Amino acid sequence: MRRRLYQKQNCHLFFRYDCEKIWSTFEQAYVGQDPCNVSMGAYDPLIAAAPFRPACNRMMFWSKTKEVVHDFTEKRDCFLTLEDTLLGSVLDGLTWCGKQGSSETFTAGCPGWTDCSNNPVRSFWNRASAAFADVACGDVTAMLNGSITTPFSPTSIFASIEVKRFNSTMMRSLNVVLVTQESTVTNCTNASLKDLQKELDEGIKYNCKEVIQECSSNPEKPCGACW
Ligand code: AVW
Repeated sequence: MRRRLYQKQNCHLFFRYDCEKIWSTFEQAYVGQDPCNVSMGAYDPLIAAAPFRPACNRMMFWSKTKEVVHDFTEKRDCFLTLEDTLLGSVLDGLTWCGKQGSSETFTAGCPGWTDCSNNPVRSFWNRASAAFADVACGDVTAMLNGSITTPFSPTSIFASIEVKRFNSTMMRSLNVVLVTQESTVTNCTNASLKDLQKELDEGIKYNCKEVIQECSSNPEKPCGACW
């Protein structure tokens, strides 16, 4: 039902995609599987069926800033997050899993994010993040949280998957926007950000700017006006 509704409402936006094929490749990743044993690789056919296109100079990564980053990108067209892509926008906020011996998709009673690491939802976001980072090109932006002590957390998807896949043959720079949400706890000299710089390929330039949330989500400001 949800699928039909989605197709009706959104397929025209993605006219180059074959929605029936994408849906069946999506299902194949988890239907009939133990919901704690779905690997990232299970989504390879899905990513191949709905590949991410590089959007050079517009790609926005984030960590611990989910609300503020989407508040910001929603109001302007200048940046593209994973959640603005076909797969990201459809699956954001959803829970799904299968069951061994069943051909159904369940949306309740599925393992939570940390219940087991190879759950269908987490593996999807890991795989999709990897694919999104694989096409990162030009000047890339990352919105990190300046109200926590470790804005570049080793266990985050951004640190453990995305940064590791940034490729200097395609990417010119990584521009960190450190957003202060409630109170300023860290600045660009933060130790975890030094780790981030070390992780980057030599050919990728690194910049960091501190901004306050009010500025980053202000719809009046044009692209880049805040930093
Ligand atoms: P995040 P990431 N329980 O803000 O760098 C439930 O840490 O990891 O940023 N849900 C969770 C949990 C948890 N313990 N941990 C993470 N999540 C989910 C894709 C939750 O939905 C984009 F391209 C949370 O809002 C970004 O550059 C989300 O994962 C990058 O990966 C993000 O956790 C953000 O991942």
